[in-house]
Amino acid sequence: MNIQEINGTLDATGLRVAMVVSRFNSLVAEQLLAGAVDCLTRHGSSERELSAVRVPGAFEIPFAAKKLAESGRYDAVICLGAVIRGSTPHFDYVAAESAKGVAQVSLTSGVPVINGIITTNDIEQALERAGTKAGNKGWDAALAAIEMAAVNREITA
Ligand code: INI
Repeated sequence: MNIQEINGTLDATGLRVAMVVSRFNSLVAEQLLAGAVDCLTRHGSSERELSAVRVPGAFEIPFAAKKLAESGRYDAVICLGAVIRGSTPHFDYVAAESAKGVAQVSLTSGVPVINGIITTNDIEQALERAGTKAGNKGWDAALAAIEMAAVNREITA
């Protein structure tokens, strides 16, 4: 094939990234943040260029993500939190609205906004995804942020 292709590089040098982190289920969320920072710095980011904003829960993440994305100060925003099923339908509202909000902010702001909010049936599944058996979803979200920031740069260049 002889087509023109855009493939985002995985070089985070000079990348300005904001992370929005929920305080709810902070045992999990803080591990997602640690994974994201580890990924960003191992791909060339400097901690000077990284910011973390904490919000009460996953429901509040899209608001802060929108403010950050529209500030013009960041190349990507990463949303980190854990929505864990409980005995009431509250889980379903928080999970759906946070995911919808993150997608909407990404599309309207023009800045890649990455969904690193995990939704699980129990705390064990959440911990598995925060640096134990199933890897670290914060790390994965950060890798997606690096790639999407590069794709965005290439497309808009
Ligand atoms: N917030 C979370 O981040 N995770 C949850 O699992 C959760 N549950 O299940 O209740 C949760 N609720 C709080 C919510 O995000 C808001 O902070 C709250 O409703 C105030 O708006």
